[in-house]
Parts: sequence; C-alpha cells; structure tokens
Amino acid sequence: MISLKFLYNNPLGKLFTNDKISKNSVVILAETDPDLDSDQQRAQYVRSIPKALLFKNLLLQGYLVNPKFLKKIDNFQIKSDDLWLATYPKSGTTWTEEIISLIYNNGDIDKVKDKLLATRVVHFEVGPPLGHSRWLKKLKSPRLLATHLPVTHIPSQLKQSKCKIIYVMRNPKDNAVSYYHHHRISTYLGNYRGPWNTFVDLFANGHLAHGDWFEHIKGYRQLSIQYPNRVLFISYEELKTDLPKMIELIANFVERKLSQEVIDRIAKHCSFDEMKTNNMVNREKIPIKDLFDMTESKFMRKGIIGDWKTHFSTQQSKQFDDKYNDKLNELGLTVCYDSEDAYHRMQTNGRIINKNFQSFDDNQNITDNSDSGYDISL
Ligand code: PPS
Repeated sequence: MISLKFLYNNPLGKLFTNDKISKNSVVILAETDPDLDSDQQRAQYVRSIPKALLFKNLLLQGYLVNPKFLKKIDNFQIKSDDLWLATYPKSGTTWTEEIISLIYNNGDIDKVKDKLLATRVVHFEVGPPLGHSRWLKKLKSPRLLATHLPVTHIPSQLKQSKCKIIYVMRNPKDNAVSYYHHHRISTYLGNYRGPWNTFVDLFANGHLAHGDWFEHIKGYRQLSIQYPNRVLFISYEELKTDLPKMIELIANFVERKLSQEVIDRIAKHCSFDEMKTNNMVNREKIPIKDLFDMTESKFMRKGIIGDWKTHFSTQQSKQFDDKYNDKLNELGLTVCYDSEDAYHRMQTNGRIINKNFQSFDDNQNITDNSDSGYDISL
C-alpha cells in the first residue's frame, strides 16, 4: 500500500509528485502568495496544509491534487450523459455518491458492495499523481464524477453542457463542525491542531480550503435557478429527514425509474449506521495508508443535524445567523439548524429547498416568482 510520506518525501516518490510550479501561473504554491502575511490567522492555517496550492486564488490541498491537471481543467471534455455531484466539503458528498451509484446500478447492492466508492464515483480534481486525466477520459459512460470546486473553477463546458449536476448544501454550522473534525483527522489538511474558535473564524472569513462557504452555495444556486432541469439543488437536511423521498427525487432527476422496493433498499443501505460500517465508503480501507489518522474521530463521525450545538458558543451562533441567514434568504434558501425544524418543513412543504425560486432579472438580482412556496415534484 502506498503512503503520502513515500509520494511526497521519498526521493523515488517525488519523481511522480514533484511538479514544477512557476510563480506566474494559474496554480501557485500558497506559501508564495505575496499577500499571505497580511492576515496572520490565515497565514498560519495555509502554512499548516502540506504543499497547499492556490488555483486562481482558491486554496486547495497540495497532496493528490496535480497542478498540471488543474491548469488543464478548463479544457476538460464533458459528456452529455455525465452526472456531476458538486458540494462544499462535508455537506454529504459521500452519502450522495453512494446514493447515485446505487441508483445507476438499479439498487443492486451486490454490484457495489466490493467496489470502493472512489472507483464508482470519481473525484474530479483529486486523484493519483500520474494518469488521473487519462483515467477520467477512459471511464465508461455514464460517468459519475464529484467535485468540491466552486462554479468559478469548474470546466467551462460543464456550465453549458447538457449533462446533469446535483448540488448538496448543508447548514453552515454543522458544515463547519464537520469540516473542523475532518481537518483534525486528515493528514493532507495538516491534521489541524488549532482551537475551534480559530477554525470557526477561518470558516466565516472564507479562508478554508475550497474557499468561502457562502460563495460556493451561491454559485451553484444561481446555476440551478438558471438551468432548473439540469441542476438539482438539495440539502443534507432533506436527505436526513426523508431519505426514501429524496432518493426518488434524485432518481427522477436522472431519469431512472425505481420501484418502491428498490428505493427502500437503497435507503436502508445508505442509512448512517450502515454506511458507518461499510468499508467501501467509510475511508477505513483506502489505497493510501496515511491519508487519515482516525484514532481520535472517524470519517463517518455523527451524521446528524444539530451537532453544532455542542461546539458553537451563543455568540458564534449569532455571528453565523447574522452573516448567512439573510443572504441565504435572498437566494430563496432557508436552512434548517435542527432536526425538528427540518421535519416540520418537509411535512408542511414537501421540501426544505424552495424549488420554485426561479429567476434573475437583467441585473442578476434574483426575483422570487414562486407564489405557492414549495414543490415536491421535479
Ligand atoms: S467529504 O470529505 O467532503 O467527502 O465529506 P462529506 O462526505 O461531504 O461529509 C461527511 C459528513 O457526512 C456525514 N455522513 C452522513 N450523515 C448521515 N447519513 C449518512 N448516511 C452519512 N454519510 C456520511 C458524515 O458523518 C460527515 O458528517 P459529520 O457531521 O462529521 O458526522
């Protein structure tokens, strides 16, 4: 089994990973950013991520992200039957990946149970140092691809092509908590050892790897409003509150008809308890042995709505409410911060995300043209 230590520190391994990164390129080493020391909190964070990159100003991990690949992203050929999943990290990516993989396999668990999720839904910008591009091109159609890149950084064809995109958002407080623990277990993110209070500021200031949480949401929300039949915008809280219904919604969106029995089978297989012990998805069994240190906590950690209450102070919670709630409302997005609220909204409106929130005016201001609120169907 290969290790990051070998790939990035051993002279032999470095033959594969030592890309020359010039200073005036779309990808630079983040530590060479001339503005880095203007914010000490950010600078310390950036320096804690091994070989961190800035890709058109977006902070990315250095390990398993190939600068040569990033430089060519804009020319990446999209296929009309691709299905893309886009998320800010820790929003329910793995969960949705397993769901779509099963939908595309007609709910046949035998077909997926011995195959690592990463080989069934392939992460676009993260991959082996050699051959990733070739692998993506050679994947059998329909390709299932996942990305954490914001809209501003995805291949330009992806915005216009016919292929479908699913975007999953999670409420920002739980998202921040999950990302904090993920930073602590992830070697490629430097096994963060700073305090929670600093981390929460880094999140709110948009300094973390993959950039600003709200801008990420906003870009894809706008795309989903512009192309409602191509971009499905859903939330972690919806998956958590009514998984069978959301599986059906996703299946309809990708034009796969599933029987109720298959939907229920997928829902059972994709419950937190099942996924937590499923080595094909829980990162306990992966080809790189030191990507995670899961002695303190697990990749499949709690899987609930509302864990933020055990981390956020009253003041931090208010800071997030003030910072995000109004801006999200302007995008027609109401977030649920606890399970009762999520349950109530699903019961009353059928969805939490407002699907009827449709249009932009010419000045790109969003106008709400929904009169009856929410819609269950697609
Ligand atoms: S990553 O690293 O960006 O791919 O992480 P991501 O998969 O987006 O998010 C991980 C969080 O999702 C939770 N999770 C689930 N919750 C409920 N049910 C199921 N089936 C499920 N699968 C994954 C996982 O536990 C992480 O959230 P936290 O809050 O840390 O537990």
